[in-house]
Amino acid sequence: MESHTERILITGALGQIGTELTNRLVEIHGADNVVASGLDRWQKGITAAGHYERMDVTNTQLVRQIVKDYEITTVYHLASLLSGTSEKQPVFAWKLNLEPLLHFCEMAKEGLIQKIFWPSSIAVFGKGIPKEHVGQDVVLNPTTVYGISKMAGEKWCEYYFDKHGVDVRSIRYPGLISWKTPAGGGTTDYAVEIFYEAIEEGKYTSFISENTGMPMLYMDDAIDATLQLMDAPKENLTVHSSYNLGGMSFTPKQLAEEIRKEIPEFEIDYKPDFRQAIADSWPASIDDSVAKKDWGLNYKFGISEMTGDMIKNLKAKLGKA
Ligand code: AKB
Repeated sequence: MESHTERILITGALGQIGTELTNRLVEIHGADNVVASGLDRWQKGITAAGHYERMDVTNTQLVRQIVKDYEITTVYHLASLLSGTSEKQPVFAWKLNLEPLLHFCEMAKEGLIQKIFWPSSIAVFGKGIPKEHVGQDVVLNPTTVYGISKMAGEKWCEYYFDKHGVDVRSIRYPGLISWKTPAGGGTTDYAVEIFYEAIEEGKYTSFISENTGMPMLYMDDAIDATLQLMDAPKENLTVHSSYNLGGMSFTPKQLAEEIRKEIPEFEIDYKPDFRQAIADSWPASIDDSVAKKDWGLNYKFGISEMTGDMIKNLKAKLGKA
């Protein structure tokens, strides 16, 4: 590796966030300073990063060796099981969503790494909390496996910061919408699937009911926010569990109306499945004023800009332009 102040390891680098975050980190730091990792075998073009390691994040020995071999300074630890999949594999979800985070925090405590990014989620809030403009400091009451694991992870981040000064930073991502890499296993995934089906079939059956509002964020804004938080001076940060991030809020019905502006023949119907109960336990909108104040969070995409960009890029990707 070239000598450079930051050497980055990304876990879950082939996932929905990982693919795009890796591209941006390569643009900023150079391919040679970025190590992507995932469960897939290496193949040409698998990642923009200069290095790829096939790595199971629960294999602590291997992870530690890779951190040492590449002299990693910063870890973006994205590997996680999302809300829908976690309900089907609770024990594994706990193991995957928690243990590697703890291991990275331990390595930071030992001085092996300097900085960690770890994603939390709007899933931490749960039942009995007001639906709208949910604030940074409300009592968390998650009722899903995923939400419980994210809440515990947040507490561990705070603990390692308070007790050992570990620089671990986190965002409570809302549903993420993107066209480059599909989402997998989440409750908010309907807001990605709907675009594929609108372009390919002209219709979509939503597994979330028409008037269920959830907070969502376009991937470009999610990547910008992540990098902004990681670049923020440590002394400006007042939240060491995880920062609220609201993005935009809409229901499946409102999104369908927006898509119809571009694809007038688009039809939608609704067959809620087990993920409806998960969505019902989540907030519809989030107050992210603390992130705005502490590190300058801002957004470029609202629902119409996002819809236009998704349709344009997906049409080109799917050969329907
Ligand atoms: C999911 O739906 O599980 C995720 C999330 C909101 O964390 N997209």
